[in-house]
Amino acid sequence: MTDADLDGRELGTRLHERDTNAAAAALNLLESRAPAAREQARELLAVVSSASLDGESPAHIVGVTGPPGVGKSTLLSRLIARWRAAGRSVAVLAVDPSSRRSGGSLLGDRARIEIDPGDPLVFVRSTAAGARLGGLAPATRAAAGALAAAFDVVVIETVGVGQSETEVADVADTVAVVIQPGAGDVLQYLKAGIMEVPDVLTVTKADLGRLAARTAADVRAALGALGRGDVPVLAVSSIAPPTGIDELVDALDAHRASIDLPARRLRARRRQALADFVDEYGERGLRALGGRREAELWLGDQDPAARAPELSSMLAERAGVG
Ligand SMILES: Nc1nc2c(ncn2[C@@H]2O[C@H](COP(=O)(O)OP(=O)(O)OP(=O)(O)O)[C@@H](O)[C@H]2O)c(=O)[nH]1
Ligand SMILES: [Mg+2]
Repeated sequence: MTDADLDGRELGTRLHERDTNAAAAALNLLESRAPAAREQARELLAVVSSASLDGESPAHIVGVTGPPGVGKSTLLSRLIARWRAAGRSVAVLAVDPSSRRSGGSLLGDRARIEIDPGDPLVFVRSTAAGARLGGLAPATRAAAGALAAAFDVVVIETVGVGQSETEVADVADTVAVVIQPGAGDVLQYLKAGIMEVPDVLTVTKADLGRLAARTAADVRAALGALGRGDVPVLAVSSIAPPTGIDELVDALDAHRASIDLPARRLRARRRQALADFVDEYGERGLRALGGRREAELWLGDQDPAARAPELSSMLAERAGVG
């Protein structure tokens, strides 16, 4: 990293001014563990906070999550093309599971997200996963918030392995859960209690025909039985000729338009603060707060303008570990 890369305030200001070329250096800074970089990262995050932006960033933060190899990255290639055709800038944080065993296409046919390398309004970065299986690293959460100041759409792609999907739901405005044709996935997801997570459910590989249609019908029935019949279920194919992509874009937009965005972002900041705290002080820290539920209740009483790093420090103080 050069010295210029370390100026958090400058990088934050550039993102604030929607300079997408600042994205790479900003992420380098947010991911750096060096003490000087940590301080600069705080400066950066202060400049792109909702308080500095005078309200929530207008970006749409989209979580795309699902089991290994279902076609998330291939689908994102198609979504990015649509978003760009509509004139929207797009940043993608693709979370790499830390171990190949825990995720990733086991058959080694993992696709890369295809983008036009000459297009400055598309940014794709692979980031490391968090400590827990399928979890989000604090840097990824912070990066999503920072990129939301500069880009129209910010996507977080995670390999979902069960409960971990809830972490992306804590960060994203809209979560698209992606599954592929085959009944096994549906049952597995039901068992994991994951049906609480999707705002939009997508069945990929619709080109496989009847099996995809049957899976979509099964998922619709399962969601209906859980009282979540309002969740749109869409079948898409990401290989030529792609189908269902426009409908998915519309469903994502419709969800974004339907939510109370400030409330969802506020909840996200509080969850982020708690996740950062747990990342640093572990379960022991959580116990010192009287448990997760207690910590959440306490966070719920704090100033809505408080940023995640401040809230995290306040939790540490409260737990007597800060
Ligand atoms: N037939 C068909 N194959 C697809 C489709 N989308 C993706 N695939 C294939 O499925 C495999 C996995 O696709 P990826 O996009 O890498 O899936 P992923 O969910 O991102 O995988 P991980 O990131 O490793 O979890 C690749 O061989 C793709 O070519 C589709 O719509 N139809
Ligand atoms: Mg992928």
